[in-house]
Amino acid sequence: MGKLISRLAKRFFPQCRIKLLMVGLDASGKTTILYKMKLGEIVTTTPTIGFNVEAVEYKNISFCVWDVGGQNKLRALWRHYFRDTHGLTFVVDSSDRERISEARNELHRILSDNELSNAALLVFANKQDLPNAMPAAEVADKLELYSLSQRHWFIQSCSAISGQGLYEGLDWLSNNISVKN
Ligand SMILES: Nc1nc2c(ncn2[C@@H]2O[C@H](COP(=O)(O)OP(=O)(O)O)[C@@H](O)[C@H]2O)c(=O)[nH]1
Ligand SMILES: [Mg+2]
Repeated sequence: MGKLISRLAKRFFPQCRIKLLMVGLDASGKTTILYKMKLGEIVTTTPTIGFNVEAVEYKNISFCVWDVGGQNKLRALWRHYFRDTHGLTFVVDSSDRERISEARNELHRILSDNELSNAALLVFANKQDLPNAMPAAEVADKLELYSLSQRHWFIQSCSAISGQGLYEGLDWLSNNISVKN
């Protein structure tokens, strides 16, 4: 995983900062994925009114992670983090059929933000190790990914516990983000 991220860092001029965000409903597996990537020290901050942002800086790449959903009042705050985002990763608990429609709503709401209009979208259909997990094609369908026009997106099934699929997803992201400045 480290090698892939190094390649991503080198692909662009070192003076170009690459900003990646990872969001999803709580308990979808974001924190587990972040730790599995082993990029370095993860700093958790709570900006102003209570939502946690986990952040890692690695070479010229910054990763920011937080929970979305059920927090209408905080949406205005998240927008601050969206600015100049190159890649968005949306993590889904593929075994959580009850909240898949909530995940869909949050995803589409986030994507409607102008600040993210150029960001490539990687969806991690996580927790594939669980026996009742929906396959990636079903997750894509339920998230209505096929309705996204103009958006460069990719769905990858994965397990944050075993690490399976994480590399493939990040590889796609590293090949599909464009840095203009
Ligand atoms: N079985 C399984 N459990 C997972 C997986 N990824 C995360 N979890 C578990 O799901 C729970 C929530 O994970 P966490 O990373 O804290 O989710 P977050 O709220 O999105 O940051 C934890 O108990 C994790 O161990 C996975 O791929 N498979
Ligand atoms: Mg977390």
